[in-house]
Amino acid sequence: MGDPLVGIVMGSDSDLPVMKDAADMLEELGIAYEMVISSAHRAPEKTAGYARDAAGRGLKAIIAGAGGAAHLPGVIASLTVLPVIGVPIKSGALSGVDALYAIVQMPAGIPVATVAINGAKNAGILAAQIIGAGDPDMRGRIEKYKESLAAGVEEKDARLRTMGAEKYLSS
Ligand code: RP5
Repeated sequence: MGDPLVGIVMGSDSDLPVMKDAADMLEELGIAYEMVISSAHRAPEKTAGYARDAAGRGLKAIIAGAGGAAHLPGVIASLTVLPVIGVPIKSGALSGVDALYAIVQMPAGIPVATVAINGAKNAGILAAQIIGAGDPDMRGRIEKYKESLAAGVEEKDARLRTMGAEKYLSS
C-alpha cells in the first residue's frame, strides 16, 4: 500500500485490541499506516523522536491512544505540526474517564482532536478525512463509506417495517 500516511501510536500493548479498530478502518479505506508502541512516561525519548521525525517521514496524521494519565497524544502534539487525534483508552479504576480528561483538556496552542473513550474507529475515519481534505480520490472513498452507513440504516428500517418489533428482535 506504499509508505505509511498515518502513524498509530499506543502507550502499551494492552491498548492494541482497541487501537486495532483504527488500523482496520484505515485498511478499509485503503490508507497505509504504521503501528508503534511508545510511552510518554516509560519511553519519553523514543516518543519525542517519533513525534519529531513523523512529518519528515511523510506521515500526514498521527493517531495516539493511551489510558490512565494519558499524556501520549499531547506530548506528541507538542513536538509535531501534524494533526494529532487522541484516543482515550478504557483501563483501570477510572474506566477511561481519566484518559478522556487528560487528552481532551489540552492548553491553548497545542490541539489534540479527541474521540470518544475507545473510539479508535472514529480516529481512523477522522485521519482519512484529514488526508481527504487535499485528496479528491480519498474524499470519494469516504463518501462511499458514508453512503454504506446510510444504506445500513435503510436496510434495518425496511426490515423493522416488514417484520415488526417482536420478530425483528428474535431474528
Ligand atoms: C498507559 O497505561 C497505556 O496507554 C495503557 O493504557 C495503560 C496501562 O499500561 P500497561 O500497564 O498495560 O502496560 O500508559
